[in-house]
Amino acid sequence: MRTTQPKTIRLSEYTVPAHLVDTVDLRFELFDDGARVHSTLSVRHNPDSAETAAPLTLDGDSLKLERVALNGKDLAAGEYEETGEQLIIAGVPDRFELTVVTWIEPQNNTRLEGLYKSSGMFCTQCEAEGFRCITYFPDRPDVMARYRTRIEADKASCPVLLSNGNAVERGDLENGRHFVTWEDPFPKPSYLFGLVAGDLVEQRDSFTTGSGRDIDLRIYVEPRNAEKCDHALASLKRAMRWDEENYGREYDLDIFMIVAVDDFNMGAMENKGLNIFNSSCVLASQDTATDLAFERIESIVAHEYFHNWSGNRVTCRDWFQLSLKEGFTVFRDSTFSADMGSPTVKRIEDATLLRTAQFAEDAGPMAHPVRPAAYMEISNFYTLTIYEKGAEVVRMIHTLLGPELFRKGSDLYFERHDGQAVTTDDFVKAMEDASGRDLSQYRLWYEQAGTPQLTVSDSHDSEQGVYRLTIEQTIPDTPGQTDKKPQHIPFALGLLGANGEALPLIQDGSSDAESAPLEQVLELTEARHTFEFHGLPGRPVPSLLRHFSAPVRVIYPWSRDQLVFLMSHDPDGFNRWDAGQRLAVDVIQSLVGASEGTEIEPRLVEAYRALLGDSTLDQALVAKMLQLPSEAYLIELADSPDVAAIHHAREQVLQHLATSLREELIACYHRNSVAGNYELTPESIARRSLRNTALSWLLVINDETGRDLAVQQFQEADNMTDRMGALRALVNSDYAAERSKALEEFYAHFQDDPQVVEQWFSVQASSDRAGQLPQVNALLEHPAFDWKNPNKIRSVVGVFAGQNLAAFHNPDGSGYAFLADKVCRLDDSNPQIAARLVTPLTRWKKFAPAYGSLMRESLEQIRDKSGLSADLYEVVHKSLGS
Ligand code: 7MF
Ligand code: ZN
Repeated sequence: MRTTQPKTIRLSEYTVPAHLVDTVDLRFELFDDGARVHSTLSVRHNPDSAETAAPLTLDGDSLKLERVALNGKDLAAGEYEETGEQLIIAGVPDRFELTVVTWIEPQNNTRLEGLYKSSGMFCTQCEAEGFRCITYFPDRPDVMARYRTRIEADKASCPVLLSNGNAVERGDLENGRHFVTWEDPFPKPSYLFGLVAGDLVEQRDSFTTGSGRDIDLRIYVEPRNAEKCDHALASLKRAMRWDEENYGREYDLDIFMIVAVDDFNMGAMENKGLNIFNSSCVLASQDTATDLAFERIESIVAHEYFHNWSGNRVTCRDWFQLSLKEGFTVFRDSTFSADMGSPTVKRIEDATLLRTAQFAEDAGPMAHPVRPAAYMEISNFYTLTIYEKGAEVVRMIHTLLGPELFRKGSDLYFERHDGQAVTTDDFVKAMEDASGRDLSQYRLWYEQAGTPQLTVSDSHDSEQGVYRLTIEQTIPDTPGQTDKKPQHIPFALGLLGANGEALPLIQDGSSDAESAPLEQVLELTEARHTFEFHGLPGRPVPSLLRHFSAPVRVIYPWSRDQLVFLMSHDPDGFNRWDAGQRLAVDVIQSLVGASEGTEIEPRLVEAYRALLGDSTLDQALVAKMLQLPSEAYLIELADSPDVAAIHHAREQVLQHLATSLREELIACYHRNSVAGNYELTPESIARRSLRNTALSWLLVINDETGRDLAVQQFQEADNMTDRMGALRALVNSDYAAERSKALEEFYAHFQDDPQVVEQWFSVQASSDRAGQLPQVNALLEHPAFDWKNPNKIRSVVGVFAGQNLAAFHNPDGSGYAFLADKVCRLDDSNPQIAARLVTPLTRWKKFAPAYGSLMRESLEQIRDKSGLSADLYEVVHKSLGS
């Protein structure tokens, strides 16, 4: 229970550890009522540390210390100090062996940090600071050691005993117990330690590396999930091959294991040789997982696998460098996913996440740079800024250097720093050294928070045939940072002629039209630039920030005509989509607060009609283009948003489109019916997506044909994408009887599958029809709901507050009070989840005052709770500005 303010940790106060650990010898005795952990460390003074007489300081959290011995000799009570957070031993020799025995209670660990139990299985989560909940240890990533781990447990309840590296010994013990010993030859920080013990079945496969080594691949799951591992295994093999081909990185142990765990705070974890996954991020079958889930699983499996090099072989010096491994690894997994499917669609998805959620974070009270300078609780810094903006910062280096030099840079980085704990600066330095480019200004991307804004203006001189483009860069103030310097921004652009042709970009007048490029990456380094393009007798239409070449906002006064033109002509698929989004945003915004009956832009309807009818277009892109901008994005774009008004305006546009395009929607639905077996190809995924979009639009206007199609699809579907598409459409319609019937049938059929029940909760909690507060409260009383399971909490409480915006922002404040109440309740059992769940409330300053003041009151209610965790304390106090 917290009585004082948690400490702030600062990057500027980083010092090297006074002691290093070479080897860790662990012995776990696992029992039903607890676990005893014997740990023997070989410790030596760090020659790089100036503190020659420093006491040995080990971190610990919620541990019962049973024994501590130095060089085999037990220490008496006065020979060490235990503070509750640390174990301190003064006067230690230069080199020694330290033995620590602790008693912990995994069965009572509801925080899901350290060693805990999930459906009868022992498992660990040590990143970032969970290892200290297992034993006393210098729990910081720059202390890297070789681990040997012996696990002892009851053989009947825990036949499978896993840890990092290779199994080197196993045998039986007395009383029906047994043991397995694991040895990991690679030195690693404690956050990469992993252990699993339980009654699991294994699915095996193998992979032959480029150099001809055979790797044993295994996925461990509960017996009922044995049939849901194929997709993850296939994804893993694709990722392994891809990393060899694209980064020259081979796997380095003889065995690679994945374990699926139902109770998990995050998506997955890259423990060396033993990745642990949230079940929802690894298990899939045609009957139970949507196309989206299949794609997500492929990318998460790849992400965790890629960490083996970007994170494990080369790790972080301290947690301020978190984006070193996360930003780089997200960049790697996103390029991988682009290569496995449609690069344009993947780019649209990444840009949507950035613009909707990361920009909002960067404009909110928790805004921080990609390399933060200070934190209280590190688990609050596993953010979209660290991951997604961090990935963009790596991507822009790739753009600036080009693929060959980037690869040279990554080769140098891995080679130079293999086995080390390093900084984001070391990464940039390797890129500089390999390419010969100066990235000193570029480093500001790591240091300055806030989303740069580019204001673009242009003029055309028809006599001279010159087109001038002026780009001004500003970066908004963020907490603790003002007066920012201009950043180095790669800005990709093209110019289009009147017939949609790509115009040659002749910049200095010397190059001729033949040799001039049709697309160019301008490098912005100053607050203001003007670029001139020659040989342009007619005024071109600019296509700006192609491929979303930098995570910035672009302001340019496009006319609706220009947007319609770009939607159908831009050679860059990303910008075609973006033009459609901008047009839709403009149309919706102009309806916010407008009187009923205001005309809805006919050009939007016609543009969508063209999209729906043209089967020669890339259908995956069409499926994306048909998605209207989300409420969350519209809110992010608005100043002082009035949520109800935005919701209403968007709904009006949707209804108008659906009414005007009814025939086309029905035709699109039938044209995209997929005959034959379920396939996971980009084509069939796009068809299902289009078909489900058509269905959902038809039900928005309560169309009877649409209803019949939905009911039929729901009953006949042979896969979860179609079943869920139909269910979602019915749930979001006014056909109350069909909705309840489908929900009941769905639950009856899938109640034994937790991952499907989570989807069933989400589809209701996100619906403005079926997810009003009384119904959400009823979901919390449902027998399948479980306050100890993060996935269930996220699928009801998280989805309601994050995706059902009209209901959450009910003007009476009931949504806010609901969230505050649940966050307080959760803080006692799982502070990490509580601190994440509170996010929507932290944005109170952005909203129209009627909303904002109620949001603030709910935050204050949380602030005044007694015994606030450090996690929640930091988020709530920072967002209240206290
Ligand atoms: C893909 O980063 C992208 C991001 C930390 C836990 C997984 O590998 C991880 C872990 C959090 C948030 C997002 C992700 C992860 C974590 C994640 C997973 C897959 N090191 Br917290
Ligand atoms: Zn990661």
